[in-house]
Amino acid sequence: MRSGFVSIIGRPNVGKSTLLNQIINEHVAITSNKAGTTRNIIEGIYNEEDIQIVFVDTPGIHKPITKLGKVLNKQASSLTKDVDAILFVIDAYAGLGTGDKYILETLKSNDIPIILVLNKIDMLNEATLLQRINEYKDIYPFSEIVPISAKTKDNVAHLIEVVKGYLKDNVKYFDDGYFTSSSKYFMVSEYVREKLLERTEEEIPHSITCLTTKFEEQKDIININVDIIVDRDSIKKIVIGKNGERLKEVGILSRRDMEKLLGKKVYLELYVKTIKNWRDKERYFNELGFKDF
Ligand SMILES: Nc1nc2c(ncn2[C@@H]2O[C@H](COP(=O)(O)OP(=O)(O)OP(=O)(O)O)[C@@H](O)[C@H]2O)c(=O)[nH]1
Ligand SMILES: [Mg+2]
Repeated sequence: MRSGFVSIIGRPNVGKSTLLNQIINEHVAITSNKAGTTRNIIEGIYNEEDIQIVFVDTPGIHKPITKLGKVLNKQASSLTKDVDAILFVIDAYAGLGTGDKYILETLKSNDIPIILVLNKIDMLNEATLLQRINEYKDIYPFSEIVPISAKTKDNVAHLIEVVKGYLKDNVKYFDDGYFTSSSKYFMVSEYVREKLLERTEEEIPHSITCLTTKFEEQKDIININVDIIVDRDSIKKIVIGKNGERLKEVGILSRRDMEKLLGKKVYLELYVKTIKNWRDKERYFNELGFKDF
């Protein structure tokens, strides 16, 4: 038995969560084209006979503006210790920026092997890829360099093979059948947030949070309520949409994902509520639980 923890670190929007989902083959982390999608530590459990790897997805590291931003950075940085390896994911299309340098600077004091994962190679030609590899390999002594496309799954299997070489443990952390340590309450609320991220623009996604308030499992159906909490009444209007169209669409799409996850029919009710400045109130983003709500 070989096992270990591997964290996935990088700037916002580089494709960390997309990669986690592809490795695990399940919708464990939500993704979107907006920076700052992931707000929690998400564990995805990869199992093979005699191998277990816990991949830990993290919020993208950036310059924090709100209290929420600071908490997210802290969560992400805490995951650079006590792991067997770090996947440092970069957007090979965007290339090297100050954001990447900032993160590498914070990692320098570690002696944990760092694997450079150049993502989004579906968007560039070979010459540009080689150029990117050169840019990065000069600024940090990476243990490995692996180009991938999380979107098309190109070379993701090879990345898993590479990671296997760094596993230091020999215990099974999770029983067979588990693919995440997240609760289903959390996951269903995240699916709602994902659909909202896809359907709103600019700053709006950041002023939204979702919370499961009811999860009632019956024989043939699960009754789920999710609160959509927004900053301002004007955003509430946008979330609901003209004649309730947007909210309806979000409901249909997230219910579909929930039924896939839970393997049962779901009856979903969504409620939109305004709570001013929830992003600066710690109790609204207490990791995972949003406990005091
Ligand atoms: N073309 C292309 N797009 C990708 C690839 N991987 C991810 N994306 C897209 O990049 C965007 C960001 O993906 P996420 O997985 O949410 O990124 P993230 O790094 O988890 O972002 P944060 O959670 O905000 O830190 C989404 O629109 C993805 O579809 C890839 O290999 N190729
Ligand atoms: Mg993410």
